[in-house]
Amino acid sequence: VRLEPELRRALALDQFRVFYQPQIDAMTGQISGVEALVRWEHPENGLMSPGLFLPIIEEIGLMTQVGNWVLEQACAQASQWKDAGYPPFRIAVNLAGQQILSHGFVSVVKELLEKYEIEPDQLELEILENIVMKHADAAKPVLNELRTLGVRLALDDFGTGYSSLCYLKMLPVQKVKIDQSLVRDIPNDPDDEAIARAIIALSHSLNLSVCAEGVETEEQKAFLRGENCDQLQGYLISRPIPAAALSQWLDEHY
Ligand code: G
Ligand code: G
Ligand code: MN
Ligand code: NA
Repeated sequence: VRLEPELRRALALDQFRVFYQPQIDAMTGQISGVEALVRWEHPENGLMSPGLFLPIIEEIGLMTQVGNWVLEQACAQASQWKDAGYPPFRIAVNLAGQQILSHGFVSVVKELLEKYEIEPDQLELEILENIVMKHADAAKPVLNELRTLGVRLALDDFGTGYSSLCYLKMLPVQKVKIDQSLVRDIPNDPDDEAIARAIIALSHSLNLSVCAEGVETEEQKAFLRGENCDQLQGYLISRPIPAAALSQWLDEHY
């Protein structure tokens, strides 16, 4: 893999960055949380998207190290926002399969919560159902232990791939994130509207909250609010931005 030596160096040279994208309460417009999203600040190419390098990170076995680094950055940042006097909002972090299955992962989470004095329910871990279900026997006990800690779990990219409604019942999640591919063509595609509406209604009937991703237009926002979607995330609200820019965004909006 061409990028492998560079990626190993990137970790040593501290070239990864964590950006944050706000999620707002659909009804009140108040911030409800932020999702941490990793980037690679490549010395020549500039900011690189995780879609380009995380698959290689996984392949070379560095995903747990990088993922746990993101988790620590996010906890440290949450603690800084708290010290700066911002009202507490949730911090969402994406988990990779390797990370969930890594030895001692629950202890890592527990120690970070203690080190940065984060309330467990302020942390939300986003999981992908295909990863979790592929290794269900090993992953489910870990998810249950995370729940016992009090951490929240969200099912990411719902409505894509092999997502199945029965996973909603089988996995100990509190939130569903509607994949952006289902939001993109609202309001032009009545099928996507029907699917989004059904996901929201089903999630609510299972007592799960729903966050719509990829919200880019006022029309999408209005539709999702009308369907009682709980939270909205997308470029309409803000792109993923560095922590300092997010602090400024908070100052301007609240
Ligand atoms: O931010 P962007 O849209 O480029 O992210 C692309 C993909 O990378 C998304 O699927 C997102 O979930 C994933 N991703 C971003 N940051 C992390 C991370 O810290 N850990 C894991 N496992 N995935 C991440
Ligand atoms: O897989 P996951 O849902 O974690 O990834 C979120 C990805 O979606 C990130 O890469 C983020 O940059 C991207 N994203 C966030 N909001 C929008 C949006 O409104 N439109 C598009 N096209 N992408 C978005
Ligand atoms: Mn996500
Ligand atoms: Na997603």
